Amino acid sequence: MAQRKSKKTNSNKTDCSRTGMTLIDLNRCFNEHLFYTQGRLPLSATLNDHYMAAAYTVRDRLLHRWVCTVRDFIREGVKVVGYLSAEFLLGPHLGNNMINLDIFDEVREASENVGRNLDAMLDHEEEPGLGNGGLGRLAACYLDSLATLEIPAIGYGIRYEFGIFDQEIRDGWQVEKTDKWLRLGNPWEIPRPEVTYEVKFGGHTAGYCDDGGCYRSRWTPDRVVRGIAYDTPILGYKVNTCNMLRLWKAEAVESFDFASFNVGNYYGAVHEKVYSENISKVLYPNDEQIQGKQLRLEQQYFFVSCSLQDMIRLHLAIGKSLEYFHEEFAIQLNDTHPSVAVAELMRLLVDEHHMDWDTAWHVTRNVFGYTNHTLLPEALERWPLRLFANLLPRHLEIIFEINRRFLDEVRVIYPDDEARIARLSLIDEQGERYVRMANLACVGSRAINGVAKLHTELLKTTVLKDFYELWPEKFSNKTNGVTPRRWMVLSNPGLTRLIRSRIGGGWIKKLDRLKRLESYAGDDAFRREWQAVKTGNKQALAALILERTGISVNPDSMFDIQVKRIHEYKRQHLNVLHVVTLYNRLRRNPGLDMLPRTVIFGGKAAPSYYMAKLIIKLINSVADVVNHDPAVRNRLKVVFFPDFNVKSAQKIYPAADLSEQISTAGKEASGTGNMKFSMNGALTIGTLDGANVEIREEVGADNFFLFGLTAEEVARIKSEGYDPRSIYLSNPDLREAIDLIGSGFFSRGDPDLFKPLVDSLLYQDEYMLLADYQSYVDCQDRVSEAYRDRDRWTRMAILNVARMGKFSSDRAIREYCREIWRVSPNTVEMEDFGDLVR
Ligand code: NBX
Repeated sequence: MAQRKSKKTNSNKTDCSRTGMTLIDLNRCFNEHLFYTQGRLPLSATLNDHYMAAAYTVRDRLLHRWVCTVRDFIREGVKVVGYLSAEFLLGPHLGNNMINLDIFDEVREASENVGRNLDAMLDHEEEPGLGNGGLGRLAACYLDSLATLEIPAIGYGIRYEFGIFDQEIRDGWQVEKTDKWLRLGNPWEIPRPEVTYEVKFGGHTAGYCDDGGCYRSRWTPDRVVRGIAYDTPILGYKVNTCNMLRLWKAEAVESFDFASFNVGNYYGAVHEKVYSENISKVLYPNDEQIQGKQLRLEQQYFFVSCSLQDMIRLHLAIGKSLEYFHEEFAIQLNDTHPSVAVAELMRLLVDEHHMDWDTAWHVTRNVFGYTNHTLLPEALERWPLRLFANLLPRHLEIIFEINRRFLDEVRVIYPDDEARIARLSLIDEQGERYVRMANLACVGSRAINGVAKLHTELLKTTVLKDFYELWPEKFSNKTNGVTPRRWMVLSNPGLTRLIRSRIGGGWIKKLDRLKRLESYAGDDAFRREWQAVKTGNKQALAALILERTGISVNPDSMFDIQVKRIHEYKRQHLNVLHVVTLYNRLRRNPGLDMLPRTVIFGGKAAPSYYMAKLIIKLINSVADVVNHDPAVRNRLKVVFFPDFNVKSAQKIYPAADLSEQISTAGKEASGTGNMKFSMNGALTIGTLDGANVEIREEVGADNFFLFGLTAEEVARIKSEGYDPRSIYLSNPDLREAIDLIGSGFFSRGDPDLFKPLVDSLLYQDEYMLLADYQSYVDCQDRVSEAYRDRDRWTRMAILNVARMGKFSSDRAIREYCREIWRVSPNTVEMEDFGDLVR
């Protein structure tokens, strides 16, 4: 140990010597990769060659730290977090790793010295879109914070060959294109062909007595698939901890179908291969909507089984007994998608490692934590029992046994309360039978959490009420957070530089320190610099919008932005109603002195979600008319920014003046875009929903534009009988806006196109747009008024940023570590290459 410490090479940064590197080293390494890895001379190198050489140069530095981190895992026997998630929406690696290595400026300089453009290389990187939206992006932020806080952790998921589709807009409609993110290779992953596990599917079970006379179940599958590990290093910010994200790719077990091969059934053998590889082929593009597709359950079980087998192998490799598995690992279930893990761990412990049921159950119940991300009843995962039984017969037996024991306990506490027992049961038995994954996750976990205060409270009183009454001590709130490294330092270098010039850089790891900016809110010079940064960011976004859409927007107008998945509960169409209301005002009064606004939308719709796709068409149709109406005279522009993803998000958040967080109260679990906007100096117009409530608490009611019903009011009005039509009839501005859409004005005279949307608002309005319309429009008028006073607006923006400390994912991860995982940091020290390999 003493000897190891003396080998420490890093401490503080001098040039790039925190990493023990000089510019010359960087250049040499880059040229070597160009030559030896890409096989190119500088003269013939393409942009992709340059990018690859830069990526490998950076990766080398990550791997050095990774080796040291793994050495500590083994030597020090530290408790490890296993974060199980069907999605990780990482975003591009190169820039982020340069930030975390603290060599961004040096690499830029090195590139410029040799005439290479760093921005072009950063732009060239294809992002791994292995997630749908908030849930997957949260997992990525949490990996960054885990490493930054020096917590030993492994992220486990699926290496989808095709991530979330690329969105194109044709004639105003969303068209989905396959995301071929691996086309040019992926320099950030390391395939581990020797780290593989077999995963069984289908077949049947049979009982037998083991040597000790114990009844056991033997599972004979009809299909076996192999999972192969692909590792991506995840480096923390200015630390040596480099954790890993281990993603599983499905492959055929070649030997499995030799029988058909040998009898000449070549097709059968190849079919098996194609069939197996399907499992990790494509990410399901539905957020908040379940579909009951067998392949989806296969994906979930596949990655869960590989991951648990891997953790067990690592645990046994350090010589520990499986009885203590929960003391060495804390496993988090990112929503119910990996919750079959509860049954799989039981199976592995009982069937494969011959542990008795009670000990196995003790281990299982103490190793898992479950995070819920949704209150929408239609998003709660349930699997038809028949499908589950066919695919995972042994797991169904285990789930029945868990359920039997669990319900026996419940009956003791609530005798004769059959209704409650039916609700708590792991099996839904009203009509067709289903396995309820949220119930399985609750029963099999030590801790259950929601992702914002309001969301956790609603969980306790609605969807998980019975579990809360049974085990109140299991429940806690962990309000989401986002990483300031990607969402401030990397995406907003101008703001970062300005903040650094006044309060240094300590806030990047301790976001609460942004509080020190408060005293600059009244400083004229600072405010001017602040405005200049925002204008620069808006100009850059305007250029990108022009390039992507052909629409030219005015950077002096207010940038009013709503970017997120398209969903009725998120109410992009409420925003459209406001746009149409502004447009009607201009048509009525062409000389109106209106604050110029550019209303920007972005986001993908699930391909099978018709209403969401119609909302995209509506936005584009309104944009078409408004942007071409000479009477508008540039006071209003509407843009749909295509293919919103992490990469474009990094350019969008920093350019926003106004952040639209307008979901129906009680529907958005937390939201994380709301935090990213606010950290970049946008003000929020929002409802009291999800984390908006806490953002408003932090920044102060004066610095937040609040409108709309509360979650309680929404529930009360619904229960009393909500009549959207009466609101429509009594509000002339609303009626005019809806009628204009319904008349065919935005659809070349076709009144049918938007009829499904109009009718759903008039006759159902599930998400209560009409109830919130007037309050929203009035609030938008207050926003415009406030924006006219640039100094006041800037002051509010500065205060927003200054008060965002709470929303760092570092804070969130510290809470998880302390209250759920019970893990502590482990400082990794660097050793020279020579000493490591000796
Ligand atoms: O998780 C989101 C919530 O809607 C947000 O409010 C929250 O901030 C975020 C992180 O906690 N949920 C989400 O993104 N869900 C999915 O992406 C999803 C994906 C697949 C699926 C169901 C939901 N089957």
